Amino acid sequence: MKEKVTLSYNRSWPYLFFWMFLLKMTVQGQTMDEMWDNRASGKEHPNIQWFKDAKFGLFIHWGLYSHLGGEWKGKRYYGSGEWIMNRAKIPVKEYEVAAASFNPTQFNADEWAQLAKDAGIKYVVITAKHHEGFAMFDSKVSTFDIVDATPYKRDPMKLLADAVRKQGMQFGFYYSQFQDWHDPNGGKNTWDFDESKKDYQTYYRQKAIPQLKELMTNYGDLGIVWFDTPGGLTKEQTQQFVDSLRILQPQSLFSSRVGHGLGDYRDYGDSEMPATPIKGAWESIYTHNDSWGYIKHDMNFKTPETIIQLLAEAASKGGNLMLNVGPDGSGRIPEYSVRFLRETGKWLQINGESIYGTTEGLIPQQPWGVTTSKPGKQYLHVWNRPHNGELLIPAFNRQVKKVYALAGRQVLNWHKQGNDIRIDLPTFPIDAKNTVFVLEYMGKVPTDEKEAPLIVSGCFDENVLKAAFAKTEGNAHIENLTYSHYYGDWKHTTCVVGMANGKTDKTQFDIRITEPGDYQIILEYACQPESANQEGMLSISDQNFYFKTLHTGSFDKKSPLLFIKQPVATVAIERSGQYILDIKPVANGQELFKLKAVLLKPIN
Ligand code: JFZ
Repeated sequence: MKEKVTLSYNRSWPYLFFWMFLLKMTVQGQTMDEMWDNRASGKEHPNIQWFKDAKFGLFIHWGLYSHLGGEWKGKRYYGSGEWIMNRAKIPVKEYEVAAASFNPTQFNADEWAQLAKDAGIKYVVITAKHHEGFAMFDSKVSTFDIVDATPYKRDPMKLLADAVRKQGMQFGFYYSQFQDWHDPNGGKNTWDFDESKKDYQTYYRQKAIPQLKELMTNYGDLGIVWFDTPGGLTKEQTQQFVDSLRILQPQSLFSSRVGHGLGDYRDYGDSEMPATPIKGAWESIYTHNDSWGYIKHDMNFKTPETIIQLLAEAASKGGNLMLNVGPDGSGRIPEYSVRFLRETGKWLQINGESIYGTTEGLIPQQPWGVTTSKPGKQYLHVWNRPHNGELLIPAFNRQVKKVYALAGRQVLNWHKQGNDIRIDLPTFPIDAKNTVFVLEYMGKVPTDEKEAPLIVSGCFDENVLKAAFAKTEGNAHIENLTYSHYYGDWKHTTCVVGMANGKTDKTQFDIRITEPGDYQIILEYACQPESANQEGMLSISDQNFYFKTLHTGSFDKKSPLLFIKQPVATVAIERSGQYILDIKPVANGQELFKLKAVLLKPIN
C-alpha cells in the first residue's frame, strides 16, 4: 500500500523554510538578497506580543510620487508608482520642482484613522521617507521635506501619529534607510550621481540617522520602525546602527528589512504568503491594487473577499497581513480602498474573534478553507461550502465539546467517524466571503497533524495539491520562485523544480480521497522552451498516465511566469482511502517543468 519514501526534508516545516531561504540566496544572488531580507534576529523582542496579536495592519505609501500619480511628461508608468523618479530617470533638480505644486489640502488625519479603525486595523505604518528622498515630515536635516519644499507647509505625520494613537492603534514609520535618490551619497541614484564616488557612511551619518532620530524623538511612541531595502553597511555597522536607534525607543519593533537578520520580526516579500505555518512573529505585505504608491490609472483593486481570505490565511499560518493603500497627491485615499476596507471591517466586527489574538491553525489547509486557534478552540474559516453540507475535519483526535457558528452562535450537529469529525453545516449564502464556525475541544494538542495526507474530496469543485506539500526525491526539490508582472509588482510561487531524471527524480503527494468516483487530474506548471515536449508519467492507484509537457514561456524574474493547467487524465477511484499520487519524467533529460500544483476535479 503505502511505500516508504526517503528524503522528505521538505515535510518538516523548519527545514522547508531553511531550504527556501538558502535557495533564495543562491537563486537571487547578492543584491536581491540584500533587498529582500526576511530573516529576523531569532531573539524575541519583549514588546512583540501586541504585534503577534494584531494580525491586521494598514500600510500607507504616500510621498511626492503620489502627487505625480504614475505620470511623467505625459507618459504613463505601470507598476510601482513610488519608483517613478527612478523609472523615468528624473534628475534631482526637476524632481524638486514637482514639490512646489504638491499641496495635499484634502488630507484629514482623523478621517484616515477612523477608516483604519472601521476596517479593523490594529497598526498603521506610513512612509516617512521613501527612496525618492522626500521627507513627509518636518525635518531639520534636509529642506527636501513637506514643510520646507511645498505650499502645504504643515507636518501631516504629526497629525496622523496622534490620530491613529487616539483610536487605540499602534503607529509606525516606514523609512528607506539606504536608497535615497535625492542625496548624492544615498543608494541607487545612478543617473545624477556616480555610484563609485558615493560615500554611504556619509549618507547614513548626515541624513538617514539624523532623520530617523527625528522620527523616533518627535512623534511619540512608535510601534514599528519599518526599514526597507538595506544596503551599504556590514553586519557590524548594521548592529551599531540598530543599537544607536534602539536607545531612543527600546519598545519599537524593527522590521527584518533593517538587514543582516537584525530585525525583530520577519517580513515576507511583497505579495508573498508562506505556504505553511511559520514560527515567530511575521507579516505578509500586500498592496490593494498593483502599485504601492498612488497611480491614477491603477484600478486593479483586490476585492473584500480576497482581503478577508488573505487575512485569514496569514492568521492560519501564525502571521499578520499588512495591506497597503496609496493616497493621492491631494491627500485622499482611493474610493475603492475606502469601500473595500470598510467591507473588511464589517466582516471583522462579527468574526474578529477568529482572527485577533489567534495562533496558527491545528488543522492543515483544507479544500474548504483554513483554521486559526485559541486555547481549546479551533476557528474553521469556510470559504468553499462542501456540496453535501458536511464539513470534514480529518484526524482530529481530541474530545469535541461543542460546535457552533461564530455569527449568531447557532449550535451544530456533529459526529465522530473513526478519527474524523463530521459537522452538519447550516446553509449559508454561496457567495459568503468566509463563514466561521467554532469547534471547542478538550485534550492536548498532538504534534503529528502536519504529516496528515492532503484531503481530496468529491464535495468540492476542485481540490488543489500545492507544490509546497509535495515529497520530493532525487534532484526534485521545492523552490520559491520570484517573478513580476508590472515593474516592482513581484509575485512569488512555490514550485517543485529540478525533476529531470526518470530513474531518480520524483514528486509525490500523499492524499486521502474521501469520496470514490471519477476525477479529472490537471497539472498546473510553467515550462521553458527547452523543457517542452518531454514525456512525463503520473501514477495513482496502480494506474499510469503518460503526458507530454507543453511550452509556456521562459523564466525570468523580471517577467510574468506563465502557468498552464493541462488536464492529463481521468481516473476512477473505487474506494475512499489513502493514495499516493506521483509524477516523474519518463526519460533522462531537462527539467520536466516547474510544477505549481496538481488539481483534482470530481466529475459528476
Ligand atoms: C520595496 C520598495 O522598493 C517598494 O517601493 C515598496 O516600498 C515595497 C513595500 O518595498 O520593494 C521591495 C522590497 C522587497 C521585496 C520586493 C520589493 N521583496 O522582498 O519581495
